[in-house]
This record gives sequence, C-alpha cells and structure tokens, in this order.
Amino acid sequence: MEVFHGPSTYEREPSRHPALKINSKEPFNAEPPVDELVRSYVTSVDMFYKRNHGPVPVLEDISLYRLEVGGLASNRCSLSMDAIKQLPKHTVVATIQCAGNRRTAMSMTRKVKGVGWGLAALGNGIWSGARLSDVLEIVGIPKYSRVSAYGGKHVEFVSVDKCKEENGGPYKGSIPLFQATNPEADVILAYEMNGEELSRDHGFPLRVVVPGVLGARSVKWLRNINIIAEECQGFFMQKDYKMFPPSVDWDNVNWGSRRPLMDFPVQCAICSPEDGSYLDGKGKVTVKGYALSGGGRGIERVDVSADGGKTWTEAKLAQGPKSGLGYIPDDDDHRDKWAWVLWEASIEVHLPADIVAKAVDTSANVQAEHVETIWNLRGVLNNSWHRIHINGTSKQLHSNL
Ligand SMILES: Nc1nc2c(c(=O)[nH]1)N[C@H]1C(S)=C(S)[C@@H](COP(=O)(O)O)O[C@H]1N2
Ligand SMILES: [Mo]
Repeated sequence: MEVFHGPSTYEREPSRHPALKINSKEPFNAEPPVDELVRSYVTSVDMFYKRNHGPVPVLEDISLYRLEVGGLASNRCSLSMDAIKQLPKHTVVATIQCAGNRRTAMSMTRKVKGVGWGLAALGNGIWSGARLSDVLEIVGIPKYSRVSAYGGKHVEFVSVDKCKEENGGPYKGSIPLFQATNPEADVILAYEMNGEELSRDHGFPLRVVVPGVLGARSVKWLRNINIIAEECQGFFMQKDYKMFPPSVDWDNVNWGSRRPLMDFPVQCAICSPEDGSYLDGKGKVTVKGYALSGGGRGIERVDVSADGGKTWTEAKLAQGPKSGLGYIPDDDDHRDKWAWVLWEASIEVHLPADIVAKAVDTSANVQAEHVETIWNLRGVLNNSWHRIHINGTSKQLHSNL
C-alpha cells in the first residue's frame, strides 16, 4: 500500500463539527450555518465548508511524503515536506468558493444536477506555504513564463483520492502556466490554514490554493504537478465545471464546446437575518452578508433594498483584521484582492418585506437580476441578486398558537 493513498471506503474519515449542515454524507459535503459564516472575517477550520469527491486520503508517514514535479520542463524533482517548508513561506488571505455555491436556489426555478448547496459553500482562510512559482523555478521554469522551453503551457495538479467521476482515479485540474509562474497571482502550495497545520478535510499535507478561481482548481491532497502542453483532460476540467446557456439541457449538451470555468464572478449574499425569519413590528433592521469577486477584483459597493429592489441603500463594508499583521495587504486596493468583504446595512423595513442585495466589483461588473437568466444545467455560478423574505411577528404569534 502506498504511504499516501485514497481509500475506497469511508471508514477513515476525519471527525467534523456537529453544527455543519450535511448536503451529502459519502463523499462528505457540508456547509456551516449562514449566521456563523459572517460572525468572523476569517472562517475557522471547523466551520469552513468541506467539498470532497471521494473518501479523504490517508498519509501513513509524513517523512515518506513526496511531491513529484515534472513534465515538459528541463528538470524534474521530488520534494519532501521538509524541502517544501525550506522554500520562502508565503501567506495569502483568500476566499475559496465552490462553483456550486447557491445551487439549491437555482434548482428551484428549474432542476439542475449536482450537490445542493445553500449560501455557505465558501470560506475565507489564511493560507501559508510555498509559492508555486518558486517550485516551478526548481524544475527550470522562470517566473512569468507563458510557454516552457519544452512547450508546456499548463500546470496540472493531481491528487490521490478515488473519485467515481474519474472511474476511481484521482481528482485533478490545471491552470495556465502564466498564472502558475506569476508571483502576483499568489498561487501557493499550502501546508497551513489559519496558522495551523492543514487538516485532513482541507488537503493534508499539501494543497494548491488558486486565489480568485473557483474552488474546483484548488486541488487538495496534492501528489503530482505536471507541466503539460494542453489543459488537463480530467473529468472536472472537461465534463464538469463548465457553464452552458439556459437553452442547453442534458439531451443536447456538448461539453467540448465550452472552456473550463476559472475566475468566479461578482457575488454577494445576505446571511442575517435568514430567509423566512420573523422580526418584530417595524423599524430598523441590520442586514449582514458577504461579497466577493474573482480574478483579483475587489468589491466596490454593495446595495441593499428593503422593498424588493425599488429603492436601495449602500451597505457599509467592514474592514478585515487591521493591517500590520503581515498577511493583510496594507492598502485598501489590495485588501479584497483575493478575500471577501463582510458588509452590513441598517435599513428601515415595513414587514413583511423582501430584502435584496447586489454587489458591484472593482471592474464595475454587476450581478444578474434574475436567476432564470443565468440558469445552467449543472447549476454553477449562481450569482443572481440575493433575495430573502422576512415576516412580521404577528404571524409568528399566530403560528405559535
Ligand atoms: N483532491 C481533491 N481536491 C479538491 C476536491 C476534491 O474532491 N478532491 N474538491 C474541489 C472542490 S470542487 C472544491 S469547491 C474545493 C473545496 O475545498 P475545501 O473542502 O477545502 O473547502 O476543493 C477542490 N479540491
Ligand atoms: Mo466545488
């Protein structure tokens, strides 16, 4: 048996926090309660959503772990965890978001296929490890390379877990060589999350973190890095995580006609109060949520409405932990480059009320007003305006009788 392997059964799963809402038990897919999510800027390891496609891998002996790097490069190398830890340590605050975040809401308009997720298939983590661009230099690929000397244009990440979508093979994905070798893209091989050793659910001993890109490319339990000529041909790059127009359904889908999804779009959601809750009479309500955008774009503004979108109030964007900690960029322009912003707005409501939120990113991208216009068969990237309905307490009293 390999020292580092993906089991084929679920007997050696890690323990998990009981408050997580389980969307699928095997493989384990779960998200935290939404009010928990906006309680802190950095999401705790326990509360961070978990998205697995198979049983969690087992590493018997960390001293025997090796990361193999090779392919269309002048050298290849085999790095132990100690060797990886000797490279300069880099820390990035980045929000990882699943492409399926808010899928359940998209499924309500027309059924989609995929694990049902509420609003919390994302989390903001502090990731530390080696820069991918430093590791690629070891195999002879300089910073800012678009093509390697041997014709490599993509960097593939291969895990050890057994996924049924890969017919029992490992999860894999790739990113363009330029992104991988660009130090400003902040792609890291993380061995720490929130200052602690990476946990098994989140990729122990090593995972890729590709900031600003859908979670699917941040491959966990990393075993191999291959420099390849064309993008990875794995299931999750070719037959999944692509977005089709509303006219395409399972009987006429042509997977080869679309590119794999990479950067995620501008997104926001209301986490408090919760949809369907009851509030006291009238007056001011504090509405709280998160907002983020992909590709290194920050959040310019969040608008909140208490009348279904007729009139709007601008939310206050909360700062993350103050700079000076080393890992939070000092200037406002970069604080939300890869991380979410939490926001809140105090608004006058007349119950019952439809509260709506929408964000604008720093490239002036806006969210889709209606989910129907962005419906797609896999239910990915639902970033439509988030709408919740709040009832008055009189109804609650009534329902309690
Ligand atoms: N090896 C491996 N890496 C993986 C996955 C997986 O199933 N296996 N899931 C991907 C998906 S779809 C997402 S959204 C993120 C989830 O990361 P998390 O579980 O740390 O939140 O990991 C990605 N990396
Ligand atoms: Mo995902």
